[in-house]
Amino acid sequence: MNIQIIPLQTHGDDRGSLVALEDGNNIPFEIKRVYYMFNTKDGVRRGFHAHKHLKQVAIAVRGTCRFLLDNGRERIEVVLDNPAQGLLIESFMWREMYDFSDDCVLMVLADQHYDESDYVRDYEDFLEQSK
Ligand code: T46
Repeated sequence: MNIQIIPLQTHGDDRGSLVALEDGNNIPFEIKRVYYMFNTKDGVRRGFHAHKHLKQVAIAVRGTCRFLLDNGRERIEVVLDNPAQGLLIESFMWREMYDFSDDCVLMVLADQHYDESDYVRDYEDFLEQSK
């Protein structure tokens, strides 16, 4: 499975660091929505779904977490621990997120507005539809 980690250029100087996100530049789609999760409780596992169409880029802007990505044939674990790296999550990819550090802020850029009908929440349905 081809997992794409997008390197995000860091503009650093003696004041600190800054990363800019621009669609068509370092983000490979038009950004229609941004959300972020934080204060994730110990031991929590999130996700457990795929998307029919949605593409996203996930960035741990603070702290660390892990992603399990599953395309129905292979499963890969990715550690997000760098605010200068974005994980591209294509459509029809089952995802689970876990091992959030206490300070983790996981930001996600999405190419569509929120739409519950785009979610595939049943793993067997996902396997069937990803054939
Ligand atoms: C994904 C992974 C990485 C909204 O109202 N608007 C939104 O844009 C989102 C993302 C969520 N919500 C509501 C729906 C639920 O009542 O927020 C609540 C928590 O969402 P959910 O249980 O879907 O969160 P996760 O962490 O399981 O999944 C989220 C995204 O939903 C999903 O698209 O790929 O993060």
